[in-house]
Amino acid sequence: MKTMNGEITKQTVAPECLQEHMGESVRIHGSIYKIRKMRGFAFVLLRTARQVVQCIYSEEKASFSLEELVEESCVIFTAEVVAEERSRTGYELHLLAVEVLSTPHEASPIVINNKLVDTSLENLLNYRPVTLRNEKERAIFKIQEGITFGIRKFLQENGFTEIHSPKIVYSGAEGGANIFRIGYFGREAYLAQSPQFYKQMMVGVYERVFEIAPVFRAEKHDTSRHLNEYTSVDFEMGYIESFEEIMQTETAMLRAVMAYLEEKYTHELELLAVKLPEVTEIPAIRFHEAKELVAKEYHREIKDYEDFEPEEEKLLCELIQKKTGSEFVFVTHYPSKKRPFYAMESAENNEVTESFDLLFRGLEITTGGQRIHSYEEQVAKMERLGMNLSLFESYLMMHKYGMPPHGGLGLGLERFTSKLLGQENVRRATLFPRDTGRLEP
Ligand code: AMO
Repeated sequence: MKTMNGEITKQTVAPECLQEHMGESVRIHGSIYKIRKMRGFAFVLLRTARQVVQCIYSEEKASFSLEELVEESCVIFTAEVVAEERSRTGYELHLLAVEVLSTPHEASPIVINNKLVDTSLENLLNYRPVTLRNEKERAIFKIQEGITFGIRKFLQENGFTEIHSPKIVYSGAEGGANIFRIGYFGREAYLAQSPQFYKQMMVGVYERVFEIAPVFRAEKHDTSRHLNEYTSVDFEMGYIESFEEIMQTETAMLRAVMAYLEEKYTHELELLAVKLPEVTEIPAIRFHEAKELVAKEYHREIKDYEDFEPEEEKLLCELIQKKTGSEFVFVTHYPSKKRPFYAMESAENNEVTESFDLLFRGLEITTGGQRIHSYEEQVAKMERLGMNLSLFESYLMMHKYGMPPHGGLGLGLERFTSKLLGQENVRRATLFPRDTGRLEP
């Protein structure tokens, strides 16, 4: 009988280690990204897991014909590693032999191996399995990986426990009409709009928790900011002294994420020419003051005293950046009417909540705040709002049996990624977006 001892030995080298093999002959696997024929030789770009490696084909050195190479075929090359200053990596591979592992059935209808995939957003998304192979397209999601790694690292180092809560739920956490109903063995259930209830419950268990997972919103409108499924980065912490502690934690988290990207993702940041924002201090402004400031500075009439229009978010960010240099701004004390039932109201004025949004480059990327932890207070508020308490018995169990003061936040990963990378549509930063018209790929 065969046994697996966990040892992984490969016949091919890891592209990151090529530098160590200068002057030697190596075997390397990858996909043929692009073939550019020149006079007397050809550039063959090999797409490996993270890098595109420049290879040189010449009849004198190679034991095979250039015709054997087809773009998007998967190969193992035997090649010599040669120093080359003009190559982005400082070396190139001189091809000696090839082993073709597979060839494509047909050529991609979309050209994917130019600097940019020059097509409409619709096509870009329709052909996602191939368009993502473009060097710059895939860099977006490598950076997104870096964001979640950076967040995880920061939260774990700060005493947060990672949890995984259910996505099929009994009642909606965020209210509103944007909830997906599903059949559940003869009963009605919903797709989770957020892990709100569960992360709060888990504060009673671990004190500090976080989750990075999909959530579902039945948004009926196609906008550049809304998805029907997105990845929510949630954290929740107990024993807070005020909701400002959550904003402080988010500031520190963002600072750590930028440092992490700077350290580990330079390749992709350079490819996409990304300028990371500085996160030193993030200004905080009260909601009503922000509304008035934007109205005054831009001579606008305030139409809605309880919410921001998208244009106002843009203008506020522009203004704050001009005044303070910060590309982030916290807006605090949102009106109670616009916040969910679990939001804690301010002691001095129950018309506003101990809550905040974080805006970045013109867009809301986070909502957070302190929650009601007292059972009596929570029940009273739900009754005042005319809610059916019987639907929330399991949620209220934690309040009934005791909870510390606590709060947390939810950050939209795709919104954050798209703004970080300077993209106008959140779909660009979503691997396989789900919107009103899109269920595939
Ligand atoms: P909220 O509903 O504001 O708050 O959502 C939190 C963050 O999630 C992102 N977001 C979206 N991203 C893409 N498409 C959507 N349809 C969409 N809706 C929201 C935004 C937003 O700031 N439970 C609270 C969070 C908390 O208080 O802990 C909540 O879900 O970036």
